[in-house]
Amino acid sequence: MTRAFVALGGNLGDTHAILRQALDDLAALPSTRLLARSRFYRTPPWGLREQPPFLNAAAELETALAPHELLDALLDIERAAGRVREGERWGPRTLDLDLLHMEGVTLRDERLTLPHPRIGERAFVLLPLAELAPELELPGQGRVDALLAAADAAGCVVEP
Ligand code: PH2
Ligand code: MG
Ligand code: MG
Repeated sequence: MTRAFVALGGNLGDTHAILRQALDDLAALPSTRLLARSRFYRTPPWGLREQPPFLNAAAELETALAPHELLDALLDIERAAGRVREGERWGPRTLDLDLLHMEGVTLRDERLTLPHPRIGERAFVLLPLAELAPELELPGQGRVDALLAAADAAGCVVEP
C-alpha cells in the first residue's frame, strides 16, 4: 500500500457538491482507502486571472493502485463530474483532480510527473496539503510546511 496525495479543485457549477462527490468517489476506488481530507478553501484564480474563484481541497489516500492506474481513475472521476477538456490551459473547470505525490515514487513520462512539479508555486495546493501532511518531504521541492511559509496565500480563505 502506498500513501498518495490528491489536489481537488473546481470553479464551475455547484463546487461544494462536486468536491464532496469527488471525495466520495475517491473513497470508493478499488484497493484504496480515503485516510483524510482537508477543509475546503476559496482561492483566487491562479494562472488565468479572469475567471471565477476556485474551491480547493486535498485528500490523503492509501492505495494499492499503480501511479498510472490511479491517474486513470482520477480522470474517470473528473469525467463523471462533467469535466470537458477543451477550455484554455488554467481555465475554468467543474473538477480538477491532480495527483500530487505518492510516497516513495518519483517518475516523469509524457502523462505523469511525480511529485507534481508545481506544488511549491501554489498556495491553493499547499494550504490544504499542509493540513494533512505538514512534514511531508517532496523530493526535489522540500517540506510542505516550508513551501507554504514561502508561498503567497493572499485571498485564500477557509469555507464554512
Ligand atoms: N487550477 C488551475 C488554474 N488555476 N487557481 C486556483 N485558485 N485553484 C485551482 O485549482 C486552479 C487555479 C488549473 O488546474
Ligand atoms: Mg490543476
Ligand atoms: Mg489537472
